Amino acid sequence: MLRYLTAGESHGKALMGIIEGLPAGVFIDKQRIDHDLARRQQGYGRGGRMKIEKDQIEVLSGIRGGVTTGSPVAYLIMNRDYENWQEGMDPFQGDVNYKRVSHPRPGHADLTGMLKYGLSDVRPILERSSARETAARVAAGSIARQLLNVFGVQAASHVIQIGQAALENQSISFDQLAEAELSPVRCISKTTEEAMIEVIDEAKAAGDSLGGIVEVRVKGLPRGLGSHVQWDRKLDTQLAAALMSIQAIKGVEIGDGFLSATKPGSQVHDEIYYSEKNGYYRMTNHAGGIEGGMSNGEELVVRCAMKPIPTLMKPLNTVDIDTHESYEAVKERSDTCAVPAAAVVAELVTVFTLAQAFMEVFGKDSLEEMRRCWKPLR
Ligand code: EPS
Repeated sequence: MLRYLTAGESHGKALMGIIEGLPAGVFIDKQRIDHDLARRQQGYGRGGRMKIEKDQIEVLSGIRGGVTTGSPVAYLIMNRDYENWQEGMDPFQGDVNYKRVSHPRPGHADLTGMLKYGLSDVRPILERSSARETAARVAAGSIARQLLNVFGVQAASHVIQIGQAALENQSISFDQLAEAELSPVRCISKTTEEAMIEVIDEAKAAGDSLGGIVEVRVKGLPRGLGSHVQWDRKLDTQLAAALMSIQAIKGVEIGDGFLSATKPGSQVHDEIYYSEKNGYYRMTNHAGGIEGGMSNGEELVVRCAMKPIPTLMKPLNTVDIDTHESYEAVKERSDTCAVPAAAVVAELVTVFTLAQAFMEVFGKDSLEEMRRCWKPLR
């Protein structure tokens, strides 16, 4: 079983992860992981913190000479900002009242987390629930990507909407997504990119924040990942759960998703064809690459809706946790919009989930053995 855990606080010493269940013999290029970490840090609308951090992975175990050994891969991503927070975040010497937060933000884990864990300070909750944690998930996905690449699986992501600014033509080929890498909002259309930048500027000027919609595409996925036989083995179950676990994600849609509820079956289902060269194939892909909880060999298309970040420079009303009097929510340094970063996170979270499903069907203890047994369904 391939799995991972993360640990770390936003302003703690480091983020970290442990990945278990990777086969031995996979070449891992550190630069490719650092590249994915850098992709996540980009994006118009981010706040001051991104000028401080320059995320890089430090692998502690499970890789020797650039190759996985089959042992757990443990890694760190240092928080440069820790230097400025050590007084409060040092696990043993830190002042626990340092930057205490008593005005929980609506829309954040702050209030319920504090009550649930019996704390009298919101700080420990916001430190762990912070989307800074996604750096550790991107690293895990980036390592898993290097396994899937061996079998020809490729993933990409882009932003299709920020606030009211949306990409008009959404029939985009996988190869076009490379253009998103050059855009400050990860949008493949220059016109929409300008509109997105404008709405972010407006939100920033108003002390507000913005969400949006991101899309992940995966090509080269073999048929038969996941299974129809049990609810928790369905690939769409696993993807939806993993993607919904990303901070601020409120909706996940596969293929035509909610749109398919508005159309008759004849316009929703993808007719089946066969060619000697390619085996079974489809002319359309409304299903987004999954039928009956299994990958069907078509491109995987997944979209996620991200809510606006809860930290507002023009704060909403809340209640002081000491006096229960009305107050403005805490206003910490924050981003206006992190949708472009969320696209990269969704891409790598998707990749890790697919690698899990891939290992379930094709997994062996070594890559060599996997290659020997590799026989995708046609
Ligand atoms: C975040 C708040 C901001 C973001 C942070 C997520 O951090 P800070 O409170 O230090 O200004 O910059 O995102 C990251 C640090 C990151 O690497 O993505 C939050 O509260 O979720």
